[in-house]
Amino acid sequence: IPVQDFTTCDATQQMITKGRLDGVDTAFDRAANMKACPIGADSACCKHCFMGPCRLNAKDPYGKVGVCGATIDTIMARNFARMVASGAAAHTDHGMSMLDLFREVVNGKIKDYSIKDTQKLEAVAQSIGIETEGRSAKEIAVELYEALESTYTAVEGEIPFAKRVPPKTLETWRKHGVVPRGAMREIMEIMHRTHMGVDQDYTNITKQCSRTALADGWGGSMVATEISDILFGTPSPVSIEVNMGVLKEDQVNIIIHGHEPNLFESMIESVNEPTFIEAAKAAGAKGINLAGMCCSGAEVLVRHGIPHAGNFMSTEAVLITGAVDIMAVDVQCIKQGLVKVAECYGTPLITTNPRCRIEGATHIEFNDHEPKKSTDEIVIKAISRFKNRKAKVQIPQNVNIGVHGFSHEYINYMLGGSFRGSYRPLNDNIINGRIRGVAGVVGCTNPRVKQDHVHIELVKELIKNDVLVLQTGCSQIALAKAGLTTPEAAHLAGPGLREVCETVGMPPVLGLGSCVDNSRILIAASEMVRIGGLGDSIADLPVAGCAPEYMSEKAISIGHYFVASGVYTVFGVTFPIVQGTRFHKHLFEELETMGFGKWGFAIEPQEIARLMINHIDKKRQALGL
Ligand code: BF8
Ligand code: SF4
Repeated sequence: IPVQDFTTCDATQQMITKGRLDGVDTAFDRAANMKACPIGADSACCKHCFMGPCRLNAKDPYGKVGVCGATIDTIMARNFARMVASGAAAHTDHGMSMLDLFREVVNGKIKDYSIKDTQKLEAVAQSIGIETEGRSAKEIAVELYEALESTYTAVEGEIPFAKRVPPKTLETWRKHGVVPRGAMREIMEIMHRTHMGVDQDYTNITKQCSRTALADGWGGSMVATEISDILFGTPSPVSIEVNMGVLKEDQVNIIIHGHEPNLFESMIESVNEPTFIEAAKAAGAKGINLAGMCCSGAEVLVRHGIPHAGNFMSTEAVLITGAVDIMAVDVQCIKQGLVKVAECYGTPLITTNPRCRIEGATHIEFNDHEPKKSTDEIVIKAISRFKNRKAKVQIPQNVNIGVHGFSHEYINYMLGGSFRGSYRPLNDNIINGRIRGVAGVVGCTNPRVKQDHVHIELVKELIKNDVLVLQTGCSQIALAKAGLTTPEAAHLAGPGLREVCETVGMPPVLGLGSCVDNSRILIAASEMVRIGGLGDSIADLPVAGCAPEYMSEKAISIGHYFVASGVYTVFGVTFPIVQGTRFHKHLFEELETMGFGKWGFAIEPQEIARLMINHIDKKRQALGL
């Protein structure tokens, strides 16, 4: 298979080619050699008990049931629910780590981190009804910690950030009994209900999917975003460099890949230690070069402008350069295949989180109480690898520039100015039709489709049709590599959107951060409702979401919390469902009639864009615009 069919990313193409010459294969090759299991792809199998596993026939979905009598709808809904549970668990556990860190900082038990953004601290506290007037940051932080803990532990009632949900949307949730309690409770209940012989009504299972997914979006993910902003700073636009050309042949290259920002923040401190810079020079390097990948990279890209070497499908490719002197990872989206590639090029692969060890990798545990201990050790190892580099180094010279870091707070400021920060101008421009609507294009890359291609072509089509695009995760890296996250990209937008972008000086494609930062999109949507003129609930807004190249269960959880919040959400690649079944109809049609959003599916970028734009137009029409 020609490399051009694997990816549109030129640097990744070059490295797959080099890898082939070096005898190294990647997930692209493995995907080509392993057909996706057709039964699993349709979610037509169940292994929830050992009277089975049972396999139904997707071509004749109602012709057969499992040994226990489970129908295709029960089986698919249970499988879907477990994907939501796993994805929600990943985001909420990440949020919990941030909250653990926050507690220790607030209690004075950790000195290496501190509250960086007190303005954000106050804003978050106020948003859930905590008094801030005349109180110290410490007092507010203690109360905020206690309140946010219930995002995880509340056995009854509603999670704290339910207070941020537009009233009409919240009313819909209450009517259907899907307002989340603590994430631990929701995830436990979903695992219980999907055990053999419990919940066997796909509509009732879907309710628990919604409740659990909402405990992710408005719970764990939102806590992760807000606490990270409080501790590490709220993003505002920075000019950034992306692509593999950010590696430097004559420097010690360190890559951080994974998700939780605390490891990376500590690494920034470590690489700036004068003694290490001296040591690197003594080893013959010009300096130490730090770059991120995947969501770890996105976190520090938007906060500090640290360069980003590539998204999910480029993590093996980057090692093939031979230029990576160490790759340190924490949790999520870390391919086990990295071990072998790293070994081939003599790059140490370091795991740092007790949750994620990988056979064949070296474990240097990261501890928030002494963060520099492990990041310092990682830097020392990197310098020594540089000194003893044996692999031939070949770095693709691709570097692209973008402007990222559009937090909800900054969008507010950018549109309204410092004294009257507001989404009013955004709503006005949607009402007057310069902006047709807003789309969230997010998520992974996946070797089952050409890397970056669907993201780029979809976003081009959306902005051409005056749809403003918000981005997170690996998707924004695809667009940054394509040069679309610069203000100059406004010339690719339709006349209305172009005018708005040129007036404000913003790109038509706004990079917001990592995947937990999809919560920023929820806040932006709530703000659009609050400002008025675009309906009473999120479901009324002319907005749509998409993860065109998704691969993870986390993406399923995100997709479902957007749907439950009222957003039409289209996924690409494949959808784990049998078409024409009742469960399919429930997700793709009925949820909308209940006041939620709904799911959509298409593979080709033009088709996805058509679905999203049609939906936006339908909502505009309903609003009389
Ligand atoms: O959470 S976009 S490949 S890196 S799952 Fe993973 Fe997907 Fe990238 Fe971040 Ni999100
Ligand atoms: Fe088969 Fe039912 Fe057991 Fe699933 S729960 S494996 S459908 S018998």
